[in-house]
Amino acid sequence: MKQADLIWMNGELVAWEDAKVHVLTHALHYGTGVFEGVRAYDTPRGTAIFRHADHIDRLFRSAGMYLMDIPYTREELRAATHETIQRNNLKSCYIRPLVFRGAGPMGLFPLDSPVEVTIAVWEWGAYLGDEGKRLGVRGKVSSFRRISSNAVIPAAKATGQYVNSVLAKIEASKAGYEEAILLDDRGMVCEGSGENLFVVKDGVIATPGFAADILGGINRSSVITIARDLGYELVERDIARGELYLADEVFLTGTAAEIVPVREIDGRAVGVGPVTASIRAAYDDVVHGRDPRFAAWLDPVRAVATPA
Ligand code: PPE
Repeated sequence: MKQADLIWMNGELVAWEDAKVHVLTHALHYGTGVFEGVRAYDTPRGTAIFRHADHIDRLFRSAGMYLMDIPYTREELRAATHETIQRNNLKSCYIRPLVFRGAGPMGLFPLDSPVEVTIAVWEWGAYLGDEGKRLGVRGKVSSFRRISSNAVIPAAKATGQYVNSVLAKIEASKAGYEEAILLDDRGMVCEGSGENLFVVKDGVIATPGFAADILGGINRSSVITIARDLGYELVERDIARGELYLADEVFLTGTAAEIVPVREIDGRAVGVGPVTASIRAAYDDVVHGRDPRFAAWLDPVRAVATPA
């Protein structure tokens, strides 16, 4: 992660060091925030944000599920993101929009606390490590189950919900693995701590559906489209833990991670194979603007007036 110069905070760009909050920020105590992870890529037509409108839509849906009114329009947040990327002079970057309950009355009832919005951008390399990206990561099935929709709202990308991912990540990391694989409340395979999961067996690709309390990943949906476009059969269905050990290939998808093969699960080797490789090559072409058929998924960063 490489620090940038400016962060957009409630309508203005401030120096990275000055993007601060009060210690009584509601979200700091109770996790009452929602966020997005987005990436912008260097393309032949300049810097372009991958599936930007879909990420902004999910941000508004996440906020809505927690009854937070975002005090900006979708178009305002889109323009603010363009400006933030430009003013930081970044050709490619990770983008982190955050909507959170700010300092106001303490106590669990959040609806009287102000809603604040920030957009940070920074250069972020291989999320699960360069070696993992090239050769595959080692995954461990977590003893922590994925949050269930009877407790919180797994479909919302809410800050407080991420303590679940954090606990799984610490456990996997201390055991010497790069990533945790969480099972859902029923014991079916759900997802990684910050990625959706796909299994390949006998040429057929499977990924857990929404009943498994997954986060509806935007890369998950991109990969479903790309895999079918390549002619693969892809099904959304429950996946049993044991299927991980029998799989020909397993891979993870997410904005930060992109597409990462899994080469070992719970000490059992998994093949890093041709299906993952072909989907990854097609995905790389799409995000880098080399496949004109998917140009509608790219939001080119437009020129904005810089203050004199
Ligand atoms: N599941 C979880 C729990 C998750 O956090 C992510 C993204 C995904 C699935 C994949 O979603 P999508 O990016 O829309 O394909 N995780 C974000 C946060 C990573 C972080 O460490 O922070 C991300 O990849 O931006």
